[in-house]
Amino acid sequence: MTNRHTDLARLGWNSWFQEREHCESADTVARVAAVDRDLLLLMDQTGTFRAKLAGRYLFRHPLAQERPCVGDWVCVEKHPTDDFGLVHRLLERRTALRRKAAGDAIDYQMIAANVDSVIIVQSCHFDFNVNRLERYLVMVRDGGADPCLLLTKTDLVEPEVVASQLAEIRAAGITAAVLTLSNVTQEGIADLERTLLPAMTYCFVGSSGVGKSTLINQLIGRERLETGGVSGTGEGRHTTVRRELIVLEGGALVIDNPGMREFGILGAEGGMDGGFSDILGFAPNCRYRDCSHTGEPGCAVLEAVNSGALSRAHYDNFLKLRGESAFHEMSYAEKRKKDRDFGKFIKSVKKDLDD
Ligand SMILES: Nc1nc2c(ncn2[C@@H]2O[C@H](COP(=O)(O)OP(=O)(O)OP(=O)(O)O)[C@@H](O)[C@H]2O)c(=O)[nH]1
Ligand SMILES: [Mg+2]
Ligand SMILES: [Zn+2]
Repeated sequence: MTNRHTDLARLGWNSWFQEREHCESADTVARVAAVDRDLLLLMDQTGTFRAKLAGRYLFRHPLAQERPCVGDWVCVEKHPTDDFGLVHRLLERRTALRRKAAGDAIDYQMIAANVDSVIIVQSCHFDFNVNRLERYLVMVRDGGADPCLLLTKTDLVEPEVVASQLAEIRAAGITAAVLTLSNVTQEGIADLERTLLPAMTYCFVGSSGVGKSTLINQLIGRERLETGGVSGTGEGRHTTVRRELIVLEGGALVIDNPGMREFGILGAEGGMDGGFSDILGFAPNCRYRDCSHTGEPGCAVLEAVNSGALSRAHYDNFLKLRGESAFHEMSYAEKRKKDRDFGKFIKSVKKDLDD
């Protein structure tokens, strides 16, 4: 038993999980390496094997976020003679990287679970955007993982461009670690490798075409993942279609991701505190306890913006993101009502025009 868990430790199992739920005695613990509908690729101390979700599990857990995703720990029943393991249970998630599901739903979509560090990748060439970085930071902190920023394709721009992008990141009040690299010249790759620790899980996210899969292939040392081209505008073509957990030779666990087009901010109030801690640091000095920091007398946040102690761009972004997260945090009923009100509004405008 103890032995089994030391082996699982190489896959990221630790005391946090050990202290929580356990599997039924007939089941063993395994980690999800990939998912394709109700088919799973699992890893445990014996290696990699396929499994499916038990019918009873599917029936009892209809929501997408209740289904295992890459990085999850599950309880699986596996007999030596079986082709497939049968998954009976999903163990509690220590961290969760998730986004608002596409469309209008209040539902969310899991990107990965039990990630220690999310590496937010942007290319210095065309892709760099501080506002988008801040949105990613909110998402990462909301899910409890640590963020790290990575600027790729430094070979395509002058060193001054990279330097000014770094300055822009710091000017926005972002304190997360920033690494830069080129997959072409290899510059910076060794620095990144040094930060990847054994048994820790790293999830790479960022727009399509920024070089996530190319980088992970370099870390593996062979062309394991398919990589794609970029159009003239630097926009990627969505080459990666599947999330996959890969164990590097050095022992770190990495998850590749398809490029993200857009994502909603989910439950971002907690995450916002993390991304805007400098702003919220001034809030206790506001005259009113429920100050909205948008113009009340004696607002310490606005004073800081006016005196230059806080960046105005960072403050504007704070207001914008707070507005969005307030919307996403409304209950379903509130949202429905808002939609209905919006429908009425549209109707009344149309009526005005028709009259
Ligand atoms: N010049 C240059 N090109 C790079 C670099 N990294 C990746 N590329 C190229 O950029 C293109 C896209 O790389 P991918 O690794 O497929 O990008 P991705 O982030 O995995 O994209 P998706 O899978 O679509 O999300 C490929 O043609 C790579 O060869 C780099 O550091 N410098
Ligand atoms: Mg890719
Ligand atoms: Zn205030």
